[in-house]
Amino acid sequence: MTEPNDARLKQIDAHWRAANYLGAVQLYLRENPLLAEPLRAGHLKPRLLGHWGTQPGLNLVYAHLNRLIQDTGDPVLLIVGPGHGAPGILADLYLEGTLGEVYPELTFDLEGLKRLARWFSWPKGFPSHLFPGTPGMIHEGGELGYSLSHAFGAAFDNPDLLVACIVGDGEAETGPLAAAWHGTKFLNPATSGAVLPILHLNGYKLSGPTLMGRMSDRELEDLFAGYGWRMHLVSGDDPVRVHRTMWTELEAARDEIRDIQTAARGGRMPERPRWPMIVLRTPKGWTCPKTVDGHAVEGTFHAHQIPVTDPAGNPEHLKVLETWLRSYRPEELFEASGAVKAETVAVLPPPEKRIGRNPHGNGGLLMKPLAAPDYGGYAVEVPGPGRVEAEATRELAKWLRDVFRANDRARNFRFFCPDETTSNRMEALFEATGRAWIWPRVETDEYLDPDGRVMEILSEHTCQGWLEGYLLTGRHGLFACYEAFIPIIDSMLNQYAKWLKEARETSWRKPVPSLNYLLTSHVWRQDHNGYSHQVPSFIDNVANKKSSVARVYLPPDANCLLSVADHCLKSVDYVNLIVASKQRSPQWLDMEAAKEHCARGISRWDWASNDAAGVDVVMASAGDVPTKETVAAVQLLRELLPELRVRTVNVVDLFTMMSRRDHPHGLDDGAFNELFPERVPVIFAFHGYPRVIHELLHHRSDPQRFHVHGYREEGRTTTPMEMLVLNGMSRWDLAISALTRVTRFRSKSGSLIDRLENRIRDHEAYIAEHDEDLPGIRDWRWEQPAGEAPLDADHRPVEVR
Ligand SMILES: Cc1ncc(C[n+]2csc(CCOP(=O)(O)OP(=O)(O)O)c2C)c(N)n1
Ligand SMILES: [Mg+2]
Repeated sequence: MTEPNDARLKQIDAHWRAANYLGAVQLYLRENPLLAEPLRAGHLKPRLLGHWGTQPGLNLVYAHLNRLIQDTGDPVLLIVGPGHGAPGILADLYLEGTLGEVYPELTFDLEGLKRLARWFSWPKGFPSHLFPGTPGMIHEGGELGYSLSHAFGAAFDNPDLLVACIVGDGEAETGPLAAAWHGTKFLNPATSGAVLPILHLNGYKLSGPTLMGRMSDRELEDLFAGYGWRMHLVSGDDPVRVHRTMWTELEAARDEIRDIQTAARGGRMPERPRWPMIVLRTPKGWTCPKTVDGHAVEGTFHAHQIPVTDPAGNPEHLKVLETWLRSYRPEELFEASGAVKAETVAVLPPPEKRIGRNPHGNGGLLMKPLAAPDYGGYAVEVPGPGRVEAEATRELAKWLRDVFRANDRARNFRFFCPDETTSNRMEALFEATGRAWIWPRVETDEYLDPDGRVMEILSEHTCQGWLEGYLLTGRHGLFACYEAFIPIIDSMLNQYAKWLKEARETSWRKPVPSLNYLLTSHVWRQDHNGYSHQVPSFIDNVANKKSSVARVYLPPDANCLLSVADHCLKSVDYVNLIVASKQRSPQWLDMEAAKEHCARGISRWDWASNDAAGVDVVMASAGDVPTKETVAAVQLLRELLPELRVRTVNVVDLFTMMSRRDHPHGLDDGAFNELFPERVPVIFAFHGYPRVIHELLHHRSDPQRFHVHGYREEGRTTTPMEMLVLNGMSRWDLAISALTRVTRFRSKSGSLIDRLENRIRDHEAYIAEHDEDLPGIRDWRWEQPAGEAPLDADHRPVEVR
């Protein structure tokens, strides 16, 4: 334990003042960055943007972490929850030289200082928050709530890493942050790094007090003890005393972390590890003017954004601002040339240990490709289309189990799931690994393991945050979730997709593994649940994302799911959404055909088409249940009206539907119109809301040919077929839709439609009486037309055994 001494405390204070000064300068000045001249209105930015209130706290933490790293050599990744305090962090990164490494114009002279000041919140300059262009950072902190789960995600499987995580006290009121404190119960001190939360208790959020700010020290201590933390309090408004306490408490925290890790790594796993955390109780906006126009500012929410609001128009404000800025004594911290004085940065660690240089902050640098066995070895045998059934997720889990085994040494793959791994029929994973769990266990527990790699907590936010932190530090993962509840993290996905887009535009950021979702237990098969569990809207959200980032896959069977999952897990820098059912369902393609189908993303299924002499109607589908229904409708049409020339098309990669100019996966118009000839009706059975398909078709010619059936917010706890009937997507509805749109058989179609409507009525009557679907529905199988062998993708007959 290093004791504080006055000389080094002075160095810390100098660093802190310099960062506070430069933070304030970024809010206000475009000229005169060192106040060499008296401040004039002409030196000010025309628009005063940004946030002051959090900066002094962020800068205090930064200066003290620098001291800690200097003394210990510990690599520290910093996560800044209040990302709106960006000017402070940019100042810290500037002072340590890492900002200048990626923006060489930010030199250590007056010009460099002026640029730093000007660029902040300036068009084409730095944005108001941290962003992918900030070195050393993996967290933006624009939308509050995710800092702590990101921190845990980064710490998993990085045993040497210390992740310091600043949490705003307003941020701490969010649901995602509240759940994330429980990360202690999943973090194995033997094999993972440490998270040191620093709760920034400045007492206020944007315009009101914070709940935790008004809790007593004792109440906070009790609260955090229950979460698994030992609280270290650093409190006050006298910088000299606060620096000293911060030093000693940070040292104590670091020692406690080492004690836990040493014990666990020596084979003595603590039963309920109590990890240290710091509560930093200092005034909001600390060191800014105490009052402006007679109103209290320092220590209140009025310090949140711009403490002195009208320096350009009000001479009194200009004076207050100048006095405030000069209170940091910039002349002591910088040379007149603008160079930073040696004493100001004496607390910096050696260059390779600086926070902005931490390679975990640019995780692609550390990424190792995922090892994965050839998924072809996990193929479901498919002797002919629809001849066998399988549960797609159960098959996938066998391959994933072996992905875990293949990466056992690298320790760079985790599976995240809100308590549904068994419900999703993926128990095979537990043959390779357990559920992470550090807390006490009882005999009846199943698969709990301190070193488990299946991360189950009933908090979609925490799963998502952990995974993001894990990916951004260069590791791989998959998030499996009930389809209906993944929209809980819609907003997190929005933010992550923005991060990815900007990261891709940042030349020095290396690609990171893609964010992969597997949505199973989907809308069409909620036999145990019902209406609340029927929500396919996540597709809509992903479909709105930048085409450089988003991908959506709807594999129709297990072999296609294997192929898609392999592709997604090996990709980088995307958001990949896979929707696939866990239910027993018909298998259509053998592995060779599946590979080819998935590589194309969309294909005509010859074995279910009789379009050699032309096409009257295209029966298309995307999604496993819609595909089965479509194939069944094709069979019905064949029985009812053999002369009807039907083409069957299946879509795996949803964005093939888009025009090539809107999405790189879009089919070119020629190929698209070959599959879907213009003026030929397309009956499209879609997994989600029909509007999605209509929107994707925006730039296609003749979009009126598409008649989309999908989920229309009808549902119950009912039979699988009733779900389809309620939403107009049953085989009967699809066949009716086809007969209605094909004009060539007008004379016959009326009576055929009547027959189909009668079948719907029979179905209704049967389920009302028997609580299950008609036997012919339950046992339905695709029948290859008599005398017609199914054709493979190259139009060769497939031998039917
Ligand atoms: C989820 C979310 N809700 C609301 C906001 C708007 N907002 C920005 S800063 C802020 C107050 C933050 O308070 P706190 O976390 O205490 O930060 P600090 O006091 O350190 O500025 C709010 C409400 C946001 N950014 N994110
Ligand atoms: Mg606050």
